[in-house]
Amino acid sequence: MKLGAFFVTALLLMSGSTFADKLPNIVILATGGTIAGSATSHTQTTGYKPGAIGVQNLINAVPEVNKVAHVTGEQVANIGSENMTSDVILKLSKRVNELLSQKDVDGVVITHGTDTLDETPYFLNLTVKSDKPVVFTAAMRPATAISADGPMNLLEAVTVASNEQSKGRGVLVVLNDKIGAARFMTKTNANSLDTFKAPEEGYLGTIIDGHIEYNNRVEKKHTTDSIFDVRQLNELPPVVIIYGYQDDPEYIYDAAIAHHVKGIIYAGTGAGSVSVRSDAGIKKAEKAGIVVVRSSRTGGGSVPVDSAQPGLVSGTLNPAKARILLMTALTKTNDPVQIQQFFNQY
Ligand code: DAS
Repeated sequence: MKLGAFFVTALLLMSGSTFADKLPNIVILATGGTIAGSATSHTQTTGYKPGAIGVQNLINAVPEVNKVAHVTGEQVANIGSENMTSDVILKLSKRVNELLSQKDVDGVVITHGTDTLDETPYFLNLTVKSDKPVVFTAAMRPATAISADGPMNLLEAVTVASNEQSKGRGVLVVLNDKIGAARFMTKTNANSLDTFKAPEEGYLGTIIDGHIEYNNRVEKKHTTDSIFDVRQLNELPPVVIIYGYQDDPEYIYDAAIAHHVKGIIYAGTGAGSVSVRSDAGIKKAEKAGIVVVRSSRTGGGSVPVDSAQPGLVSGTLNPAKARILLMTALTKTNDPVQIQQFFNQY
């Protein structure tokens, strides 16, 4: 052995470290979903039990993650994401902030159901106080299915979370070789593997054979630029979504008022158009002190300010994301002018 190599090896041995210790420390927080789903047959891709498999089993199923990072797992919940609640996402945000404040944690991966993966990542995008990578991943096929997509999605998510280039980009959503922004990624198809897209903004990057290529950045405020801080909160203000359509009834607003909601997202037709019935309902709700924001049920485009229509406007946020922002904004203020500014900035 050459003298130089001898000294390098000796130094490493003396320091008790090995090359493997250069790997980042990534914590995987599991919440359930199809990625942890179990079905009775390998061909079944619906009707399975989501959240049937624990976080350690998910990690054990992908030993390749150990070549990319030192991985540890925590089970935050084990539910289908249709049952995700503001209590659970608040708990998740607090745990992520605790972990990322630790010097020995370099990033976090969160496994989650796909059904509400529009929502939780965006909430963390608004409330995580770190520029370390936070990467969500999920699966469209249960872990027991032939060609399950979860294992590769998990490996790709850990790889993205382990990469220096992923820092400071806001919360990321990684599935199917694509890296997207929590602000824009939405579930566009009930069944397909490539369901998660950012229809108008596009992906931030790709990951192919473990090689990451970024080609976009998010302009909207997030994480360390965010004014929102939920670390001391125990609950989030109730906000509901009311869908606009032909014959949409005014009495839905009476129910919202009676249940003391703090905010309403109106998922309007077109660019957030309000029917005469919803116009009356929205004005009644605003009179009761409820903040109302008009969004678009189309899932694309932007809802502009329109003095002829009631309520604030969501801009490019779809109804589910607009609800997350309004819920978070109401932890700060119920001033409509300030809240409209938040919708313009986040
Ligand atoms: N089981 C649904 C969920 O938890 C669907 C999924 O995860 O893909 O969101």
